[in-house]
Amino acid sequence: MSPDPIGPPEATQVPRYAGPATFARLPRIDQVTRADVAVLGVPFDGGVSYRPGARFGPGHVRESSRLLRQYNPAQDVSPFATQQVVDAGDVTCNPFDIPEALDAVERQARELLDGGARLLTIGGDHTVALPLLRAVTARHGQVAVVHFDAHLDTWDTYFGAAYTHGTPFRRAAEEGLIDPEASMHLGIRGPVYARSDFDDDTRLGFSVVTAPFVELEGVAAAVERLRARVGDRPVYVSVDVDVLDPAFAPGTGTPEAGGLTTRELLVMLRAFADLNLVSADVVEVAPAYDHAQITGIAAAHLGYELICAMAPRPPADPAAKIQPERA
Ligand SMILES: [Mn+2]
Repeated sequence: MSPDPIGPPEATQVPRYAGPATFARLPRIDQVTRADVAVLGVPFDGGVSYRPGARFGPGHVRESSRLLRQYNPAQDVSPFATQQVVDAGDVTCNPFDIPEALDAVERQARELLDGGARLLTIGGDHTVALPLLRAVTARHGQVAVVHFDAHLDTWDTYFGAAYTHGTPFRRAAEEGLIDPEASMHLGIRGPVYARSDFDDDTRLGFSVVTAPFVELEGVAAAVERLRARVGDRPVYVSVDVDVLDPAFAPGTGTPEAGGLTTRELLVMLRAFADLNLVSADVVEVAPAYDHAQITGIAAAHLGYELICAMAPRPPADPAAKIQPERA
């Protein structure tokens, strides 16, 4: 019998702003005996093509997460009471050697997954999704990838470099990590290099729900497409914070106008509560361009909503099925 999960300290006893920051003031991994969900930082931005700085993302998101509370009414769940959620610290990434950094991410992710944890990884730039997918598929086999981003991230190379933050999902597709029948991007917008970028992307196994689709058809229609695409397959969620409009996430490296609101994205993430969510990441938070923790707070809440979606639920009571806010 496992001991009861240890949550954050009472905010009425220990002020939220006191002490070193862990995600949501949760215990560190060395303070508990098991981890059902591990929040893992990856302070790496060696793969960025435009504004650097996402290496400072994990620390900033932790600092911005101090106000997260224990009960989430939107999902009717207490995510820190029904599963042991821990802060697993940061991967030690080589800032000068991309392949070595990716190996380090994969190694640490595998260790945590082998210990029985699901991962919520905080980036870091989007390059890190590739080693995370390598680790997750080693455990679960091919996964459906649901990728929230302004950008496709299925380009081939930049300046001859194959491992960058614009290429992780092409590499993942080439390595057979993603289920080509069930993977998708949401929130895509803005100009690309050529129309053929979308043909390449389709060939690699992704369907696309664009940001304009969300505006014209609505969040519910986008969630319906997501559910239809993913079904009951094991699903990995990757959130590039630039899927949000720069008004909601200025602190990121490759901003594009016309993005989702934080509210829209939070509703979409709640859909994963009754899907087979195996692990997730939130990446591309670059605090140097953030103001008043706008992006950090958004990323903290996105992570929280994903942790809530991972929480075990009591057996469903069919009479209590009417929960419109679960979208
Ligand atoms: Mn991206």
